[in-house]
Amino acid sequence: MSSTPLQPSRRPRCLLMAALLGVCLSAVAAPKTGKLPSSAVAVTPVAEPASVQRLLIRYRTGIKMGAAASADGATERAQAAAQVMRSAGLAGESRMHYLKSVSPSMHVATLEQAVSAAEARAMMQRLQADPAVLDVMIDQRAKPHFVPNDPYFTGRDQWHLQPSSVIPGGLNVNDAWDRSTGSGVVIAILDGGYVTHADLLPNVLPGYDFVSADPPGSTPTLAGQPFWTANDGNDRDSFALDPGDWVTQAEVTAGFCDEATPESTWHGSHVAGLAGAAGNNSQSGLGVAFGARILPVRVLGRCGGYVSDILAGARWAVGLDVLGVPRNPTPARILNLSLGLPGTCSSTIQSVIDEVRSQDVSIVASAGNDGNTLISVPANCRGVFAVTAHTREGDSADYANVGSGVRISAAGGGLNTLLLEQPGSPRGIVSTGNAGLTVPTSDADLLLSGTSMAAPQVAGVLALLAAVRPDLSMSTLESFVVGSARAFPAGGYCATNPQALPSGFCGSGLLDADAAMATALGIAPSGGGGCTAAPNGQADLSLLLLALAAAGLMVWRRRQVR
Ligand SMILES: [Ca+2]
Ligand SMILES: [Ca+2]
Ligand SMILES: [Ca+2]
Repeated sequence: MSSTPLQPSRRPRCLLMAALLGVCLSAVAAPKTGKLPSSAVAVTPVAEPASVQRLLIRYRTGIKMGAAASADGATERAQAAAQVMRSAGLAGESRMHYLKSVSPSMHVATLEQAVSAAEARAMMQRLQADPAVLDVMIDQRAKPHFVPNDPYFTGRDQWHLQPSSVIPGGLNVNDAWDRSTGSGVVIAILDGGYVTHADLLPNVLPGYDFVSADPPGSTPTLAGQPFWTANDGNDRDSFALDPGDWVTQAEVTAGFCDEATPESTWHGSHVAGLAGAAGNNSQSGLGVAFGARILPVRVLGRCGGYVSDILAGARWAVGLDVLGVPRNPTPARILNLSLGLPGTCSSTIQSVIDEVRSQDVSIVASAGNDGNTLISVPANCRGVFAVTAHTREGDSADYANVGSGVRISAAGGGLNTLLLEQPGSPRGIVSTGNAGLTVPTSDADLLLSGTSMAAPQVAGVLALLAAVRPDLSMSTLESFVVGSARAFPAGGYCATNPQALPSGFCGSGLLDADAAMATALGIAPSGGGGCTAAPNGQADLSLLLLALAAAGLMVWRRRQVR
């Protein structure tokens, strides 16, 4: 067991600047690449109602609306009712009544009791026996094509959530939100805790703080400061708030940590917000599963956190007992670990992963930001859903680790490995944070990039699926997410590096929430929108890169094992 502190997978932050993003970049149609794997579970298509109680009848001739019509239209309604009852009589249907009208020639009939779709179809055929009837349809419910009103979403600052037709690296989640917001699902965020951001608090459950005291005398300088890592003045406790994780150069010099972080990152809050910040509340942005609950499990303090605290936190998160800690009353179905350390997955760590997974839980972990082909612990543990990161253009982010065991890529922001960056800002990912440079002060939304930002979007999509398919195991839902990924863009690292294909170093493709939802519900995906995924000029660049690769001239930027 390593005693090396685990580090959050993160990049330097900056405060969000208002930025207008580009819209559709070309009029060339691009095929939708989301696909239904053969493992898709067939369920009743949503387009076919389970029961029918209302029919919409269109007649060849309408009721005359005379100038002398009564003010409340009682005469006309009586005529319409008589027309409907005549049709019902011809159809031999005694349980049918007139409800109301759409137009003088179109009326709604209602049944005393709901019937099956098959019965309704037979009834509709009988109604056609009335020569006055032009056609009949089932009067179904339409659902709103929900678009949240959160300004960072509507303004496309949260580019990572946009349709792939607008942002090639976007999550494509609008249709999935028509089906699910993750309601009833708990996502544990094993990270640095949370801040009291107004867009985070509505969805945050009481969590727990597992950052334990520093070992007495572990270094001479730490001897007098047992809670330097925890930074909240005590050992494990029930307050998972993030007190800040800044590390000064003086503390590095004194041997407290190997790396200075002069400003607190608010990493845990950013990650939590990406998975489940409050949505459709006209405020800030929103999380992928904005109807889910976030369970903050604080396992990182200053200079990261110890494997032992992370493993204890993971066990607690799913409802397993940890000595000295009250049992978690709200066990999580999904764990997100946007953190890691180099090396192989030890048997000690693997044993806890196996124990947690046995609770039918998904463990999502970021692959790391070293820009190499070795993915971190715990992402490389068996049964952990490892996530690499891509950019706005859908190319592998230059910092993102790829490698054997990666399941999928999600948006993490930053710079491309191979493709040219297209105009539009920001390149980082917007989520909840704090304005404080060291200790928390006021709410702020921050831009961060990294595989840390990619993983919670996978956790969010899994929560969307778990909410609508509680009958399926998390492993099955994971396979839907993997199987419904979009293809990596031509010319990008993952589409051209031979090691990346098929389903190799980069996983199966770009995370696609709508396609994953369609798979989970057994329905056809509705597509990513009306304009192209390929910006102008990118095709030419792709051809050039492919030609270079074919000629063996391609130098893979920052991708060699080191
Ligand atoms: Ca504490
Ligand atoms: Ca605490
Ligand atoms: Ca919001």
